[in-house]
This record gives sequence, C-alpha cells and structure tokens, in this order.
Amino acid sequence: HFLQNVIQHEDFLNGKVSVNFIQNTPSLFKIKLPQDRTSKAVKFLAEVSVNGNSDVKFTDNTKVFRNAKSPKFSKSSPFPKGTKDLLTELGPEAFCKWLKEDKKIHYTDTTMRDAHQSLLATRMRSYDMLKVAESFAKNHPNTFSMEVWGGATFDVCLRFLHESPWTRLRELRKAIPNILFQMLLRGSNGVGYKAYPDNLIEKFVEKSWENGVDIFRIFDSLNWVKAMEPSINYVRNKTGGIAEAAISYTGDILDPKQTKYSLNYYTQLAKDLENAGAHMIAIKDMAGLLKPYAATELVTALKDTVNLPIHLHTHDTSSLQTATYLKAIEAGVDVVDVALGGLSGLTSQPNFNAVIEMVKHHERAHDFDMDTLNQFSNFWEDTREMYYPFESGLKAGTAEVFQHEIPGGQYSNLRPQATALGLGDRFDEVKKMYAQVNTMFGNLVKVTPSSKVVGDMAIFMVTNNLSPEDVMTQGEGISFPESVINFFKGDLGQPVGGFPKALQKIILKNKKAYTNRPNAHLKPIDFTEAYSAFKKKFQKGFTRAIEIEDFLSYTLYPKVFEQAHENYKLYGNLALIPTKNFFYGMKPGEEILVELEPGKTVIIKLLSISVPNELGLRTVFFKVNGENRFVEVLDKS
Ligand code: 3PY
Ligand code: ZN
Repeated sequence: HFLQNVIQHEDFLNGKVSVNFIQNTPSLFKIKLPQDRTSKAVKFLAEVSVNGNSDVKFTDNTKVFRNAKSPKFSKSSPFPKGTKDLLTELGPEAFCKWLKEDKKIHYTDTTMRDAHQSLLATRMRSYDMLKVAESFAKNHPNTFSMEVWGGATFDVCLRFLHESPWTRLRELRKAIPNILFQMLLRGSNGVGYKAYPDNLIEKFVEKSWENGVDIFRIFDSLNWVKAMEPSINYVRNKTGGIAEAAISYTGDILDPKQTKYSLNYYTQLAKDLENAGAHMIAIKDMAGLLKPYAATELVTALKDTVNLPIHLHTHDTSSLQTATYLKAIEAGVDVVDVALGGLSGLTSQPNFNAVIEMVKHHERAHDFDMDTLNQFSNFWEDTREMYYPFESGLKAGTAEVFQHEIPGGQYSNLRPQATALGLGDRFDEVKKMYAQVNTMFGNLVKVTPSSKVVGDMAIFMVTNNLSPEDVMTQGEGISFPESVINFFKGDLGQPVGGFPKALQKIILKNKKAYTNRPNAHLKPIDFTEAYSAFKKKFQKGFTRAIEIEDFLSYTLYPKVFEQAHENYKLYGNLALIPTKNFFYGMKPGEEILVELEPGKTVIIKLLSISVPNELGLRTVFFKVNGENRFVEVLDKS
C-alpha cells in the first residue's frame, strides 16, 4: 500500500521526485486498507502490537494471564423469572410496596459499574461483562438489581475503551432480561461533570429507560433537592422505571461535634425527596463513612420517617463496612449494594459472597447458591489481572478515609492524576490537603462533581505550595483552577449552608455568583435542528443508521464523541477485540478468535513483526483465516 501511494502520487507520475521525496511527503504513509471489518480489526491489532495502547501507561511483560472461566448454564433453557419481570407485572409503586414488605434482605450487584469504577479507574470492558452476563442471569435470578450503567462509565466507555455505552447497555439487556438494571445519574449533571439543559437530561432519562435501565439512582453532588427534582419527575413521567433518590452521606452522625450533617438533616432530606416523588431512598455513602452504629441510627430513623424502601450503598475503603451492613440489616434496610468477591473490598463495595455467608441462617437470609457465586467471584479475580495498569495501588483498608473523606470512585483516579502531575511522592500531602480544602469550602458533601472540585483545588495547592492561609491572604493574585471558579459561581448549585463568603469573593474576583439552578441559565437543545445538523456532519462514517442515542453521546461529550467516531472509522468496533489484545496487542505466534459479527468468527494469527525500516515502518505479518496479510505500522518509539 505504501508503494501504491508512491507510484500513484502526482509528483511521482510527473517525474518530479527529488531525493527527499519520501521524507517530505507524509501523505505517503497514509495507508489505505480495504475497509472491511476484518482489515480494520487487523489494523488495530498491528498498531497495538507495535506501539501499545496509549491508555496503558506501563506494562509488565512477566504477567501471565489465567483463562477466566464463566460458570456453567444452559443456553437453551429459558431465563428464570426475576425482579425485572416483577416490575413489569406490578409497576413501580406496587413493586416498591412488595419490596418494603418482603422480609428478606436484597442485593444489588455493582460489579459492572461502581466496583470497577472504584478499583480499576472504570476500565472494565463490555467484552468481559458479556462473557458472564447470561450465566449470571440464569444462575442468580434472586439478585435484586445489577448496577451496570451511568456514573463515570459513560465517559470512559467512549473516551478510553472506544465503545458505545448504548451498545453496552443493549447487549447486557439482551443477555440479562430478568434482573433489574440500575444506573447512577448525577441529577442535573447527567453522566457528566457540569449542568446540562433540562430537556437534554429528560431525553437522556427517556432513552436510558428504552435501552434497558430500570432503576435510576439520582443524586446531587451537594444534596440539593431542587437539583434532583427534575430528574425524579422525568423518571416518573417518561419511564416505567423506579426513581431512587439518594441522600449522599458525609461526616459522622454519632460525633456530637459535627452538627452540620446531623441525623435530623438526613431524615429531613429523605422526607423532602419522598415529597418530591421518589419511589425509593438510597443512602449513598460514597466514601464509606457510615460506621456500624451510625447505620443502626440512620436506617432506623429513615424507616420511621419515610414510607419507602431503603437501599444502602457504601465503599469498603476502611474495611469496616461489612459490619455496617450487619447493623443496617438488623435495623431493617431493604437492599444493600455488594460486589462479587474478585472485585470487592477496599474502595469498592463490600464482598457479595462474604455478606451472603454472614447472614446465612439469619431470619432475613436470602438463598444464593454459594458454589456458583464463588465461581463468579473467581471469574472476576482472573479477569482483573488483565487490568493491572489501572489498579489504584491501595493494598489495605485505611482508617484515614474518616479524615480525608475521599469517595471510593475518586480515590482510584486521584492517585494517577497526582502522579501524572509529578506529585506521586506527595500523595499523602494531597490527601491531607483534600481535608483542608473541604474545611475551607465550608464542609461540603463531596461526590462527583463537587468532589472533583475539592480534588482539583487540593492538587493545585500542593503543586503551588499554598497553605489555606496563603489562599486567604494572597488569593487576590492567584488564578484558581477553572472548576473551582465555576463552583463558587454556582455552576454546580448551592451547597448546604451556602458558600463561605470571604473565600467566594477571593476566588470569584469580579465574577458574579448566582443562586438559582444552573440549568436555568442554559438554552434548551433544539432537538429537531441540532439532531439534523449532527446527522449531516457524521453520516459519512456510519455503517448503520444514526440514532438519537448517538446524538445524546455527542451532546454530552462532543470532543470525546468525535474522537471515538474517528476511531470507529479507522478500526471498526473495538468492543469485539479480546481484552488482553486490546490492551497489549499480540505476540508473534499468538492466535486468537475474534467474533466480528454474530456467527462470523475470524482466526487471527500474528506471524512476525519486522525490524523498522529506514522510515521507521515495521511490517506486521498475519494469517487471517488461513490467508496471509500484512500491515505496515510506523513505530512511534
Ligand atoms: C459517580 O458519580 O460516578 C459516583 O460514583 C459517585 O459516587
Ligand atoms: Zn459508589
């Protein structure tokens, strides 16, 4: 192909070739392969085998990956009935009444969303999820729900995994039609880090339901009811799903010195959310701060205050949280969030398998077959090995979390963020500064995106060797991070008790703050006009009809979508490439199977990789379904 580029070049044809023709003509290296799916996949494999995956920052060539086995199930047997069938039969109100009256303790499996978001920087690929999805649905239909979508997964899917989050949701839905699916929705911030126009969130909720989401866990990063209300209404009015409104737990209700986030504060918040139309209440303990005896008080008080099922979510960062579940279960909590053993613990959720064992023979115990449940845990433990570059590095539980209050989902990102900025050795300072920034900012509820603002400020202050006093005394001359300025302007809404006024003045300088909903400042999306402009712009690269879901991805993350689209044109659907090869390419002699479309499997063998020629090009030789192919790749090392 390179030679073809040379002999077809205008200068070559006109005999105008100089000595430096090749060096001076970069377009010659734009190799055009026949654009079928196989060629695109092979091109990607060649590229990663030579240059690696740019998302993988280091590799360990001594790693040997085990073959993760999916527990057995019968392909031909029907799906056993589960909670999804019950919701369809009863509708949300009667379903929630059933849940509240059922004595058994129920479980949400977070493995496919929060667990990997909190342990592996959200990198879990659909490929691995789909390997066990149908098996899980058939082996464990007793599971209350599976959290599979939302939070950071939407962005990471598109940005780093080059997958469509909508396709992930649809494929999982097909494989698991019987268990409720749950997503995490950041209220007016959707699945992003800022406020979006209301009609965009409305459409997003509607389409999420149509594609497979049943339970919408809605939260606001400042516990601002006003910001959660519209999403609760969209779920009620545009879907047949469940609006689960979250109270994000911060501080310690048992500490008499902490008066801001008291038991009364939380019960009042839950009451307000019930009045706003919530079907269920979640206690969203995003950092794992709810201690066991506090859980007794909080769950008991909430059950006395609202007439809705209570769903408890936590992160096991301190390693205490299984005890919290025990106390919450005794106090009558209806559902708890757990992750399959291999992806549980530390900054993730408590261990599903161990919690089941904990309550075995208790009057609220729920039957789960431990043998297969343990096999699912082992599947994830083996699969997790392939994601080693994304591990957060936390090796043991840490009681420090009660001081710094960093959410589990943020912890696995903050460390790499600090390391990338050259603060790898100063991570202790970053954690301490995070707590100090929280105090400066008036003691906030810290969860995405407010937690990101605190993290950005902490990193900024450590990088610039600034103390809180420096900020207060020299702040006029400091240019603060954009996220911090926008936060103090009101772009994420209003914090409990308002902003600290003196600091707000220092940070905003001449900018004006506002106090109504940030979304009220945004122009609604004109779906007819903007969608048709989108179609015009992207039609060319699509090998299928463009859908409104593509437009939603674009509207939420325009640059990320454009990049993902370019990638798709070049390499096709990368979700189909096995994980090991997606991250690390292929080794000479390695042979893999890739199912490029249902029933169309290609056998790809990498034969050899040549040394670079004088232009830095390596030739990668393959056998694809027995036929020789080669791809030239510029070695970027
Ligand atoms: C998210 O918003 O992604 C979270 O997981 C918050 O806890
Ligand atoms: Zn969480």
